Amino acid sequence: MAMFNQPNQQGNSGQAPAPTRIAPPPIRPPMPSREPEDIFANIPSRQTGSTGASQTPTPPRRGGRRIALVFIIFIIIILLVVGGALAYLSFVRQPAAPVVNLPNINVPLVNQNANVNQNVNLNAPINSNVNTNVNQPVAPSLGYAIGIDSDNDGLTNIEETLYGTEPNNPDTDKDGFSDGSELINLYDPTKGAGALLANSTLIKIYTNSKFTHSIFYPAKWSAEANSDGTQTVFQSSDEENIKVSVQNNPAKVTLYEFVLSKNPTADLTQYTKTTTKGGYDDLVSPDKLTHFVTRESQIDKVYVITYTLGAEEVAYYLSTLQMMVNSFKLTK
Ligand SMILES: [Ca+2]
Ligand SMILES: [Ca+2]
Ligand SMILES: [Ca+2]
Repeated sequence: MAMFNQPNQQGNSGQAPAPTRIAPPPIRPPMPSREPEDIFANIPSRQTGSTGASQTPTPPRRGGRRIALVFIIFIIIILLVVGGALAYLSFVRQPAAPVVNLPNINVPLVNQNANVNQNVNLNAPINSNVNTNVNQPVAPSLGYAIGIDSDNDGLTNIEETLYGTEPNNPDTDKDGFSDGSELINLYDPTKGAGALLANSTLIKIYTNSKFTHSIFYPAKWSAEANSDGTQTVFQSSDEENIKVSVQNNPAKVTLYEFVLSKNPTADLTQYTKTTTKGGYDDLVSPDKLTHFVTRESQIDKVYVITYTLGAEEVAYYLSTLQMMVNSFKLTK
């Protein structure tokens, strides 16, 4: 068509002006039919390219949520396992509580140790050993020492030698009676049961015909009377001796009064009244070294039997003294 002919671009001033070009009406795009709304229109694309208008929206990641959920469940399981383990361990350690009480049990043990220490302190056997070593116990009330008696049978070792008994055997003849007990009761400690000392060779019998009495004395000792027979000395092999003195009691006073007449300052409460094995009255001095012997029917005479110690003042013959006192007899 002519209207679409191209004008002459080089101009031609002699020609009529070209008609104005009428712009065609805008073509409106046809209205789209109702389409589903794009719910991802507002979700920005993760891609940063400039051609986003031509890209399709990224669908939501459901697999990631599952992984997160599994991961959370896994963490919870781990926490439960760890918590259970800790609870179990704490429960297992519970018994340790009573073990903590053990120190309380040890407390009395400590006290027992203290008792042991007390026992250690009681190691006084050393003291008893000292006493054993002394062996010559001093009797304060007596004022002198007593000879060693190793077997504690009443006879000192010196007396054991004197009578031929065993110093380390308390019952030499094995009759059930100790050596010392047999001697002071006038039995032979070296023979069997019932053997009398009077029939043995261990002693001799001294008889005073003038003052009508008799008394045993060790066979190894000597006996010597004075000229008038009022005193007889029985001498041991050393300084010690036992003597019998016949003293008159014309007033026939009691033995206590007799002692006071001889020793006005005597404390009679310290004297001991007893009876000899022969049945005579016997008043014993406080130091047990002097016996005042008499018989009520013959109280005009008092027989004073005295044990005199040696210079060392150790009594070795106290049982011998008792044997002699018990053997004393009036022959008339
Ligand atoms: Ca003895
Ligand atoms: Ca003995
Ligand atoms: Ca015996």
